[in-house]
Amino acid sequence: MLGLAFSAASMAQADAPDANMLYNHHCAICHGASRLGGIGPALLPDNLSRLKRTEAVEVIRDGRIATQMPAYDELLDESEIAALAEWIFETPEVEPSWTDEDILASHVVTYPDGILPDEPVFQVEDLKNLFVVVEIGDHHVSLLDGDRFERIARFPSRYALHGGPKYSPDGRYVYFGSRDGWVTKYDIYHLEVTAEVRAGINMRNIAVSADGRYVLAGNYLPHTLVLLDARNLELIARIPVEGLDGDTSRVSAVYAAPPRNSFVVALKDIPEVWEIRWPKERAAGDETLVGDFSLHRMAVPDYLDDFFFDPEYRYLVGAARGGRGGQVFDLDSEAKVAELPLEGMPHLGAGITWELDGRRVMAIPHIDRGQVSVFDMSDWTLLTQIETDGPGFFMRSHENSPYAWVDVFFGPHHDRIHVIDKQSLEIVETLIPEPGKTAAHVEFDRRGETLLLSIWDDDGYLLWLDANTLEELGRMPMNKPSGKYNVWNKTQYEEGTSH
Ligand code: DHE
Repeated sequence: MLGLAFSAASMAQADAPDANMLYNHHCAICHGASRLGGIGPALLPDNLSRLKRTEAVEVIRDGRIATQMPAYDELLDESEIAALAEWIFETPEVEPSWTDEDILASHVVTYPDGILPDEPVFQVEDLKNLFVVVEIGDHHVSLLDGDRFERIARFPSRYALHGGPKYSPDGRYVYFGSRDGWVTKYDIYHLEVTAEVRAGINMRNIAVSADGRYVLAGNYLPHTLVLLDARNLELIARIPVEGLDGDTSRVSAVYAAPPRNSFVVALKDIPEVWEIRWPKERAAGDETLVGDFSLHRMAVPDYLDDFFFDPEYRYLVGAARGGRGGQVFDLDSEAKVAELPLEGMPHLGAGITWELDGRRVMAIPHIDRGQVSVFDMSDWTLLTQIETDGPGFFMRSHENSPYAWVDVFFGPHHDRIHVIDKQSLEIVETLIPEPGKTAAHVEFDRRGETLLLSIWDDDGYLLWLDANTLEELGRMPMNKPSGKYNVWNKTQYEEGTSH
């Protein structure tokens, strides 16, 4: 037996499967000859960073339910599957590019803007109390009626949506961004995708201007921003991200800053913050013009990432690289105004604010330690650090709710979720809705009376709770539900939700 095993292993070594050839034969037709994606997602190391290698083997062998990815267990043997799964994590020899021509070629408009009637094809009490729920388990999105807690539609999304979907100001349309660079516009009233375009190869997120006219996408790969017309997602400009010193940079994230009529851009590799004003006002002294848009570059004392904004969008709080704390940057005076004792990895994007004793406070969870830091925003002093049962990721509240919710996503107790009293700044309840399964990401209905909580599992569900008594009101099975987004809360920039 031993001898046989030995000789089989040696033969396998000699005849090691040619992964490149296997890829061209079986995968390229859907995932693209250069691994940039096609019907299937891009198979490049950065795009696959959310996928474990063992999962890659399983997907190739067993396929993906509810997608066009078939099972290859009958066509490929174990060693071939293993070789392919290894190979897709290797950096390609030539860095892939994504040009204007690629963007234009990817653009599809199924229903041109204005062609579909204004009347919704379904009836609900309140169109502003709808929720969009992203189900990352099988890459789908559900649309829910927030009054009756019923599903109106469920439709396939692009592979690996990331960041919050963004609504048009009237709440009729929702825009999604995928890690593979796809921007999708969906007409909620007609339950149809109306337009799509691929803005990059590895995208971070998208933002929609407060006037609803523009969409901005930020990419890791290539180092670009892509500005789109929100009506049909036509390309307006592809903006190379190059710093004052000539270095190019990945985009960490893009944000809309409604009171400033601008987009604000966080950059990963250069110590600058960019602001792009949409063509309503143009600030004096802007050095670069992008069509009618003005691009304003601000040098910052450090590499700043993961932004939180005060409600007026004057101050930006960013995390300094290497866990060296948080910095408050005044977008008007373009100066650092405070340093925050935020060592490690604060998750500023998940921060929320509320009124406490007549002043505004900001609370943020930390990705690498079990605490929530609470600051007085009038002078940026640290009020307290609330100890939690582990590192968290998302925080949520609502103006009408006495509670703030924070998960402990990354810790061993990820099945717990804390309820914090916004006045005493103490944890008053810790729920364990489903032992062993991650409980994360809360979103309130528009009135702040009820809330949705994800049981973040392939065999997961949404929980529907009374926001005051914390009593369970219902549940709905879902495939790894992640973020949930209420139309009213998002379009009104409600203080307890992400923007
Ligand atoms: Fe996210 C939002 C960055 C990993 C799920 N995430 C955001 C935003 C940023 C960000 C900057 C705000 C943009 C927006 O909403 O438009 N996320 C990062 C990272 O840098 C990080 C740590 C590493 C990475 O590889 O990107 C990261 N994020 C994750 C995940 O692992 C999560 C849990 C699962 C996933 O889908 O990838 C995840 N991120 C989310 C979600 C939001 C988000 C659900 C929107 C939250 C909201 O309530 O608005």
